[in-house]
Amino acid sequence: MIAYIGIGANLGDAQGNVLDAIARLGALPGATLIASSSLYRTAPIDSGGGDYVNAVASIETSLGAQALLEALQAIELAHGRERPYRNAPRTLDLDLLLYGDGTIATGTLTVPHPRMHERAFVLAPLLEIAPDAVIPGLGPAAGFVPRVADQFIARIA
Ligand code: PH2
Ligand code: MG
Ligand code: MG
Repeated sequence: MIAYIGIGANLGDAQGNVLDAIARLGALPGATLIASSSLYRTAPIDSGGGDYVNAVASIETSLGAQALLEALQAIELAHGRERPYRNAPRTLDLDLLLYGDGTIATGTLTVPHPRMHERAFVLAPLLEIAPDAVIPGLGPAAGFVPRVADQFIARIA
C-alpha cells in the first residue's frame, strides 16, 4: 500500500523535527520511504504559535491503516508531543493523509484527512511528490490549489 503522511511542527527545532520524522518513517518496520517533499514554511491555519514547517512523505507499507496510525503516534510521542488543546502548537504532527485509494472512517481515524484539500501546507508538498494525487471522494488534489491561494507558504531552500 502507498500512504501519504503530512508532517508539521511549530515548536522547538521544527525543521530538525520534520527531518527526523522523515527518517523515522523510512525506518519503520513494514515501511519503505518512497519520496519526501521539500520543507515549507507556512502560516498557522486555525492554530496559534509561530509559523510551521511542513512536508509530505510517501511510504510503501504492509502496515494496516490503524497500525500505521499507531506508529505515527509513537513517532510524535518520541518528539514529546503534547495535546493541551485542539490545534495547539506542537513539536511534531504526523497525519495519515491518504492510504492507497481507501476511505476509512472509524472513531480514531478518518482517511482521506478531512481538511487536506483546504490546506496549502498539505497540497503544495503533496503535489510536489505526487502531481497526479487523487483525493478519494473529491478528485485530483491539484484542483483545490486555486482555493488555497491566499494561504502563505514558502519552500525552504
Ligand atoms: N496543522 C494543524 C492546524 N494548522 N497550520 C499549518 N500552517 N501547518 C500545520 O501543520 C497545521 C496548521 C492541525 O494539525
Ligand atoms: Mg494535523
Ligand atoms: Mg495530527
